[in-house]
Amino acid sequence: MFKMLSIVALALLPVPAMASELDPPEGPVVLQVTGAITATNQGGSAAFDRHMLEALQQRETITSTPWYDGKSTFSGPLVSSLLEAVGATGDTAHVTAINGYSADIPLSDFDAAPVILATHLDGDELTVRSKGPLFVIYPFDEHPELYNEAYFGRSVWQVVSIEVR
Ligand SMILES: Nc1nc2c(c(=O)[nH]1)N[C@H]1C(S)=C(S)[C@@H](COP(=O)(O)O)O[C@H]1N2
Ligand SMILES: [Mo]
Repeated sequence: MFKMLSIVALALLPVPAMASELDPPEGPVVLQVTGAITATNQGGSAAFDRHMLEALQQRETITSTPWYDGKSTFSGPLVSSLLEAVGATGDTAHVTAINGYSADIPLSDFDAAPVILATHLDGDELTVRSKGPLFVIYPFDEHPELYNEAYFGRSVWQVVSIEVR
């Protein structure tokens, strides 16, 4: 009985280094994730530098887009991998760009298709000039049903923050 009680007591102890904690960023922060997340590293938010984004599951897609001629090769972390890393619990990603533009993306989009938070275009790092540093890219050629205005509007470029709601 006493043994059982101590097991219960142990289970109730706060564990300081939970697996849900994120390492702090070491380089310049390129993305802030806030809102309904369980893993944080700066107050209530999760700050990512490029290295942390590279540590997430990467994906590449070769696709036509409304923004470039012909086919482009985009690569970067899967948005689903990012949301998993921050322990997202909501149902919408409110994605905001440098210029204040924002779009609400249902989290179900990221299960339906491998949506990429692109860091590279045709092998080159995306810069603010080339719609970077981060560009939400749907794999349009792999999922032609996504090639329409609704998804173009969710294709936020120059992404700086994501609030999970
Ligand atoms: N950063 C940023 N991303 C954005 C937008 C924007 O204004 N700023 N417009 C969105 C909308 S509503 C659409 S339809 C497409 C439009 O791309 P276009 O302006 O090149 O036609 O980009 C989307 N991504
Ligand atoms: Mo749009």
